[in-house]
Amino acid sequence: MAPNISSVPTGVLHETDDEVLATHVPPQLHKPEERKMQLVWRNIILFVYLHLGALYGIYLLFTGASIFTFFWAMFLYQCGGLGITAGAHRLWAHKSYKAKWPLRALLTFFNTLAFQDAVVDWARDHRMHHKYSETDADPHNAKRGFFFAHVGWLLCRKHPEVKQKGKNIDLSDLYDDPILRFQKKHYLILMPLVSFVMPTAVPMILWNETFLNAFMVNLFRYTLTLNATWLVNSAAHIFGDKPYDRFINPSENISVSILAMGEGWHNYHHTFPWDYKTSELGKYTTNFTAAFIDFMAKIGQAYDLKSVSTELIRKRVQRTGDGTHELWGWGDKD
Ligand code: ST9
Ligand code: ZN
Ligand code: ZN
Repeated sequence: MAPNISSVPTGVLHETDDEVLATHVPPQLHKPEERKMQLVWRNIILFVYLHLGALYGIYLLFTGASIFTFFWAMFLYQCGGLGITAGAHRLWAHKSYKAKWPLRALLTFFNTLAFQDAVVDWARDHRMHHKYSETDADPHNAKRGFFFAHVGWLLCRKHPEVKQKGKNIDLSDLYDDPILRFQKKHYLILMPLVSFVMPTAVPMILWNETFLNAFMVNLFRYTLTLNATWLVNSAAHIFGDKPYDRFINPSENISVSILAMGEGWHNYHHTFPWDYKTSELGKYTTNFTAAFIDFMAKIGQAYDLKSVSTELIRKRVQRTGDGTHELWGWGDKD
């Protein structure tokens, strides 16, 4: 059987397509029948329960839960979201800016609220996602379809290439941070307290919400954050324009950006992954995370913000863009 060329790494790792073919044809591609997907039934059951619980939470919001419980859930959605976007993603996985310890502690707290596993594990998978994008070594390889990239990858064992190539990913910067070491070490205690007990207890204590309403609406909050995050891996790798690089699949997706606090500008992000804004603009409309980081920089908590010059963007747009850059009216930054 011919090797599946589309699942070998491209771009940053190699100079030419010939080199790619010569060096990176994973052996298992020759014998696909030998690899069976190993489903993880514990995760399948838990995610089905979670999504049913979230639907019940929505039902309760319409049939008796306090409006304050709704606002509380939306507030936590934003906080947990920042723990992923400003924290795990832009600060830790990409090092696109630096943060003083109070901000790192706050973002670690927010990140634990989002319950997407410890930052060091999240960042390890995400560095793989960029380095080996859309190959077998990408944990949520979007070439395996929308469902796999969205949630399927969390319902089965990882492809052996992820574990094999992942051994070479440098995480020393993350393990050097005592706050991240603390989160990783105590994750199984911290996560239930911060992501479930605290969000349920506050409405019960402060405005006499029932346990059922508070708990189920929090499940809705958690599920919403998860799906907003997962859409970046699925929808934003499939649907949208490619103004910066038409040779990759990640795309500019405004709906995902709105839901995911600025993370749907994914063609830009995969082209310039070191930019703390993860986009050219939209800072105060579809990129709340960039506005948050700017504010943190103003009060001295964030510094060394990395970005991309307009000139470099312009050259890249001309060289590899799909011609849609002008259509979006980009150029007048807000
Ligand atoms: C969740 C994460 O939902 C979502 C991440 C999405 C990322 C999106 C990125 C997009 C950009 C940012 C957008 C943000 C938008 C935010 C919007 C907010 C409004 N390298 O993993 P295991 C090795 S989590 C190297 O168990 P299995 C390693 O030795 C949801 N090595 O693999 C490891 O041992 P250790 C809640 C690696 O057994 C060992 O393998 N969490 C790598 O195949 C075992 O690792 C869950 O539901 C690597 N990359 O199991 C848990 N990976 O760790 C879900 C693994 O000790 N996860 N190794 O070093 C699991 O249950 C399992 O991981 C599994 C795979 C079943 C999926
Ligand atoms: Zn990224
Ligand atoms: Zn991506």
